Amino acid sequence: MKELVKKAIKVLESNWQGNFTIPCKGLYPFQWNWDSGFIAIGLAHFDMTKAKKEISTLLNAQWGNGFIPHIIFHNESDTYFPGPDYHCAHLHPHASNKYKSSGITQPPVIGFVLQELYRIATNKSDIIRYIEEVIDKVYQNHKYFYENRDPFNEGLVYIYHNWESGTDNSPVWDSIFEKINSPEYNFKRRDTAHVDPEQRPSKKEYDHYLHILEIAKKHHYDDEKIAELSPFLVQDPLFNSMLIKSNQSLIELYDLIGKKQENMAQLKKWQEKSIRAFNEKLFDEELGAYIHYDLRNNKSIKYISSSSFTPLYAGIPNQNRALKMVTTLIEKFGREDNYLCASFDPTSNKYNPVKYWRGPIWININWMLYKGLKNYGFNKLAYQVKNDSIELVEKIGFYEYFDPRKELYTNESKGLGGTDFSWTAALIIDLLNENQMP
Ligand code: 9WN
Repeated sequence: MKELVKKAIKVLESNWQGNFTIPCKGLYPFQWNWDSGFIAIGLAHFDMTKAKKEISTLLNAQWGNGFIPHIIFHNESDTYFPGPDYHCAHLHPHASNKYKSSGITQPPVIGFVLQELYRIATNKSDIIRYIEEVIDKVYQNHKYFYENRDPFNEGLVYIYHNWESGTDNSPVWDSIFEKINSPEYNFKRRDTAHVDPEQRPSKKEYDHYLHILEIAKKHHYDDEKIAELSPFLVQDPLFNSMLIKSNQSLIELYDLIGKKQENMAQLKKWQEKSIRAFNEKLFDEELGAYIHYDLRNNKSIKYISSSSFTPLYAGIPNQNRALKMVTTLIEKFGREDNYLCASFDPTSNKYNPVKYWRGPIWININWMLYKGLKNYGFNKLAYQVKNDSIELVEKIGFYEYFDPRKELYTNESKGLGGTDFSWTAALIIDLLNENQMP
């Protein structure tokens, strides 16, 4: 196990750029928002200075309205598309004039990441000082979401692009894209030069991704216009779980530092409303899990994905509902010959065990599932998720994603997507470190 930690540290060190970490050489050569959050958790175990730097670098690129972009283009690289010249974030009046970035965001993990750093830190007074320095920025980010991404004041925020979800080509988006008449764009993809196209989204899907961006750009990334016009407008259980989990962390951290009682009071109001709305609107009794809501077309999207279970990590369901979710998880995802946890329902005909977010296992989701299941007392299943994650990485390496089918794994097996992927390394360090605790 010590060897695996050493290897993971090596991955993180080789992806470190001096003030942030790239997710993966070649494939993702810039700073990504939620990646940085997960990466900081791994860094915190062996170099807290770097962990703090990772988060500060991301927060430095925050816009004047509290928005934090999904990619920050600190450096030049022509190995990724779409780059800064395509995204044109400067079209928005509050965009950072210091950093080039995208104009879309990603799941808001930084609130709970700060609390993780506090948990891991040995020097508590140092980390408290750091939290005092940055916590208001994270609060401003949550304020941005509640004030700009919740047009009906429901307590649930929307995403307007699949790249904002972090689960880019999930079958959950298929019905939305089927309705959109996207033009065929002429562009040079870079991802398929690094990874087998079988494991990446299709050209048609990329056309949709660009088309939604074009609409946002045309309106200078104006949130009101986007809410009115974007053909993609979704309340995502993963995204909202991250916001709710981070709300809770911010409440507890404000309490810890004993400052800004008014921010804490506001967070508590948001939190109560969000949890209620989440439980009322996003749970599907028949499917026994939380699902996405298509706000543009006013209907639930009736598919179960690994996102459906992330509310466990945010403490959203009551114990009864959590039990229902676990039953669903075991029934649909828990075949003995599969590792846990596929990113999409393996019993569905849309399941594809090698294609990105349409089936493969992702370690960041497993990390959340492990923690969530454990918090509700489902220890056996929790440890199965944790042990499966470690076993996969130990067998074949720090890949971006993994085929769930156990029979495929031999000594020559390869994983899927990018190699030496940062959050896989970072979260494995966190999972293994727990083993050494009393
Ligand atoms: C688009 C960086 C990111 C992750 C996402 C993952 C993938 C990008 C892409 O890589 O998305 O943001 O180009 O496919 O889906 O979750 O943050 O690792």
